[in-house]
Amino acid sequence: MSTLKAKLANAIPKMQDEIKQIRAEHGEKILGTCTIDQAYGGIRDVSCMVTETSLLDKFEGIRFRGLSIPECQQQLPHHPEGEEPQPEGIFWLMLTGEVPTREEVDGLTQEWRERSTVPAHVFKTLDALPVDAHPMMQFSTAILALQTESKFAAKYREGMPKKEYWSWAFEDTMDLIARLPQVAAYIYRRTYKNGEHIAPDPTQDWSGNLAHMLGYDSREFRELMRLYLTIHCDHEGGNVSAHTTHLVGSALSDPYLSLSAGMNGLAGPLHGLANQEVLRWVFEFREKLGVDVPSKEQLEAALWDTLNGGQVIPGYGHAVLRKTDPRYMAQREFAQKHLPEDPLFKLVGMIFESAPDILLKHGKAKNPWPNVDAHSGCLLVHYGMDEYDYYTVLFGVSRALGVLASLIWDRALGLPIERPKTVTTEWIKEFVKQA
Ligand code: CMX
Repeated sequence: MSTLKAKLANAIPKMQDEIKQIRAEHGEKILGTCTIDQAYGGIRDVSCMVTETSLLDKFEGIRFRGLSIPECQQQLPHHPEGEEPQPEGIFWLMLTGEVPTREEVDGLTQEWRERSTVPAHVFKTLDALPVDAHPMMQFSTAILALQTESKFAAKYREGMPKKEYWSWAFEDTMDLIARLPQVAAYIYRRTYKNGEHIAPDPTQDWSGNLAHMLGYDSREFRELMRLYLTIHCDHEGGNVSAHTTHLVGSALSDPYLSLSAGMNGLAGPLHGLANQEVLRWVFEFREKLGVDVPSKEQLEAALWDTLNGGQVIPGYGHAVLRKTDPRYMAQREFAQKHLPEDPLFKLVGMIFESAPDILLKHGKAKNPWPNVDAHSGCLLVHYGMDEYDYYTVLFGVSRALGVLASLIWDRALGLPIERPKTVTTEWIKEFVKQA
């Protein structure tokens, strides 16, 4: 058994006992209530689910097992060639609650390398799709095609007992994460680089190998990937990609089926696709004006045009956050360090100066501040990756770490099939008459 799995095998019974005790002593206490407004309004702020891997505070931002993004950047092992944390480390942290050692991270890199072979039929499935199919549809399809490899599904058919669920969810998760870089890179190269694929480099870590197979071999791009794949991994359990993965998994659908479903949610423009929309918005507007960096007046006019046209300003606002997303700030710091003179970075900075005031004047968005998606594209463009339709796939590779770590815990804790109660408007009309 791998060190990580052994650690989990040790941690799970303790957590099961703790939860058993909490439920026995406090099971009747009210955690959250739901008003009629909340029932119609996307169930905001109703505490009704448990997710172990991370917790979001509306003012402070995300904490992974208690660690903020700056703390993760400081405490998680860095790759020897740079300063950014390796995503292997945050996966370990999310699963075990412990910061791994350098050796533990290297062990995980090695284990993912050994599990990384993608079956040929997955590439054939991708090749059967039109080359201009959206990369997120390709990504979700490839994850589904990988499902033939599910050990969880095979063991379920053989009649595995409940206590083994987490163990096979773990095996599927490890295989799946190991294979995602090659799948993601294959989609990129077939869609944008005439199908000229690049073989994996077995000397690289998980992020470095993805950078290499995408065709970006600079040290700085590898560092960007390490940061990017770390900070996009998880945002507690209620966001669309995490909640969908959890919900589908609750039917004991295996990790492949669950992740593919989660990725379909990530592909929505109000969620992960916003990173593509930000760049599309910026490119279209620059092209219209014929300038690289517009004046403040031109920018503000474009922001108002978007709002007056009934569209959202992509990359701004959030369902939970009420301040600038620390994931935005981490990327801004990366840009200040590596590309301070980049014209697109300057434009992203100008939007940061103007958009919040305009959104406040517009008076609708509860949070006028930028989220993670407002910044990621400009970093990728700087290194030459300007195919913005692809960006959400990179978000998805990272998001897999968090949602699958949670899925393992879901099975370890025996969480049941999810089935909230719904009511009709007729029912509500009767209810308010009597209330
Ligand atoms: N631009 C214009 N209008 C906005 C807005 C924005 N960036 N953000 C919110 N609003 C509007 C909403 O559309 C809503 O309008 P209606 O009353 O007409 O329906 C109103 O303000 C209130 O919305 P809210 O309560 O502030 O925001 P929600 O919790 O409903 O939605 C989010 C959150 C992220 C979907 C929304 O802010 C948005 O659409 N932002 C732009 C898309 C985006 O960047 N998404 C990425 C989020 C991060 C991620 O998941 O990756």
